[in-house]
This record gives sequence, C-alpha cells and structure tokens, in this order.
Amino acid sequence: MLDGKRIWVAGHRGMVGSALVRRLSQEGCTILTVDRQECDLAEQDQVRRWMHANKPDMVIIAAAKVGGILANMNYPVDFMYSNLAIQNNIITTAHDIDVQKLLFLGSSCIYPRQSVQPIEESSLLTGPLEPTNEWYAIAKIAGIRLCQAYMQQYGRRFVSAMPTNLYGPHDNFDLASSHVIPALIRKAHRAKIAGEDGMEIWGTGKPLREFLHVDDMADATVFVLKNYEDFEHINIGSGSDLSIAETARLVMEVVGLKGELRHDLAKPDGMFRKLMSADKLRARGWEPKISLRDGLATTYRWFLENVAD
Ligand code: GFB
Repeated sequence: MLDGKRIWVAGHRGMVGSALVRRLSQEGCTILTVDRQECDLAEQDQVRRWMHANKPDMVIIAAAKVGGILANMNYPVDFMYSNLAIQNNIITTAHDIDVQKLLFLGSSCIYPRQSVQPIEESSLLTGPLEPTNEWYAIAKIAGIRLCQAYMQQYGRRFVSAMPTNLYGPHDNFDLASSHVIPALIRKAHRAKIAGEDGMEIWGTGKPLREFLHVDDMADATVFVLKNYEDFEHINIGSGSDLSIAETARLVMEVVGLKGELRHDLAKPDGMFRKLMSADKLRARGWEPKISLRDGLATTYRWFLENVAD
C-alpha cells in the first residue's frame, strides 16, 4: 500500500520523526522531509508553499512542541499555540492538495485524569484533564477533532493515533525539559561517574507510567498507516505500566549505579496513572517487540555515544 507513495514525515529531526524515517526506509516509498530553515511548520504561508510544491501522497504529523511535566507547566503558550499552529497548517493544506492519507500523532495525556484504567479510546472528553499538561492535551484533542471534521465533511482519510510515553534514541536529555526516562538515564550516568550512591528523582516515585520504545512506536505507526481508517483515534502502547520508582531502579541497573533513590518532593507527580488500553491495536494484529530493559540498554548506549557528559 505504501509502494511508490511520496510520504512526508513532518518533524523528521525529532525522536519520533527520525524513528519513522528509519522504519519507512524499509518500505517501497519515497520519504520526504524538510528542515525548519526551509519551512517553519508554525508559519502557514511557508507550509502552504512547501506542500503545494512537493505534493506528498501521505503525511505523518510527528512535528510537535513536546516536553516533560515541568516544561509543560512552565511554557503553556508554547505547548498550546505552537502545536495548534503546526497541526492546523499541515492538516488544512493536506486537504487543499488532496493528500490521500494523513496520520496525526498525539499523546496519552489527551485523556481525563480520572479515566478508568486501562484507558480506552472512548474515554476521550468524558472528564476534566490533568492540569500539569492540559495546554498540550487541548491542542492534541483539537488535532484529533480537526482530522475527524475533515473525515466527516469531506470524506478525507485523516486518522489519529495516540502513543503512550515514548523513549529511545534522539530523545531530549535536558534535565529541565525532558521526559522522565532520558532524565533518569542522565542522572544515573552522572551519579555513577561522580562515584555517588543512588540518585534523586522528582516527586514520590509512586505514579505509574506506560513506556514504549520509539522503534516500536514507528513500527506501529506504519501498521496504522497501512491498516487503520476508522473515525475514532487509536491508542499505541505497550499494554503494561510500572511505577516511576521501579523505572528509576531499572535505569540504575542498566546504567550500573548502586544505592537508594532520594525524592525531590517539591517537584510534581502529575497524573497518577495513564495506562492505555492496547486492545484495539492488538485486535488488528500489532504487538510491541522491545522489552523495557532492552530498550533502556540500547537507549543508554545511544546516550553514551551521542550525549554523555
Ligand atoms: O515524563 P514526565 O516528565 O511526564 O514525568 P508525564 C513522568 C513522571 O516521572 C512524573 C516523574 O511523575 C515525574 O514527577 N519524574 C521523576 C521525573 N524524576 C523525574 C525527572 O528527573 N524528570 C522528569 N521529567 N520526570 C508528560 C506530559 O507527562 O507526558 C506531556 O507532560 C506528554 O504532555 C508526555 O503527554 C507523554 O508522563 O507526567
């Protein structure tokens, strides 16, 4: 189905976009990418000009302003407005140029904070959001709805997929703005090099999170692109979760750091649990392949080769 297609990966420099480029290179398609200097995705005229000139057959929107819990809380305008601008520009132009299929990627934070777990797709908009990331969540929900509006009004094949918390190569390892796994890898590595005993984590360590390696995510995305056309968005997850403290201890094992966890209780815990139901994707025949331990080990190797300080 992808053979001979021109597929634009919007956001190819990011963790998700670069994994998608790696995965799509195994298909018989032509991968299109564009750098920010040539086309700033938040600028409507630039997006229109580039998309009209390059005419992709399919589009995957992996471009987004993303970050961990603290960045989400500190930069609400960036997380809401930049994401709205990027997705609106791409989705509306995709309609103008008759894109055959568009896949919009979001996040598990779209779901209400008190959702029944595991969270099924139908939980969307059934209750209040988690305040630590509601700006980002509202932008992503608007993206899902805009795709659905194009499906309903014009019969477009603009579908949405919601991945769980992702990690892997090309992640952001900046301690102030990153998600938890890259932060834990960097902290464990620094503590080990400094000969320290244990390391500090944010919050109580009790919240539960579901993690998926970005290469599994890219594989699932290609599967969705080929096999999924429904009006409703679809979850992409691993189907199991663990506590932040357990995650931190696993990272310490992988990095080779001994000792205890210390808790910075001035930092937020965020949503207590957000395990997504993986049933819909599994029923269609997709399963993750990379265990958390193996994924952490290869991500640590990537960190050592590309980031370590
Ligand atoms: O990954 P994370 O930043 O975001 O944090 P969310 C997950 C959990 O890990 C929180 C704890 O309970 C944090 O308090 N944690 C412990 C740490 N130590 C650290 C640390 O050193 N750094 C970080 N960052 N966390 C994000 C949303 O929520 O998830 C986004 O803000 C997005 O919008 C993303 O949806 C997938 O999982 O809480």
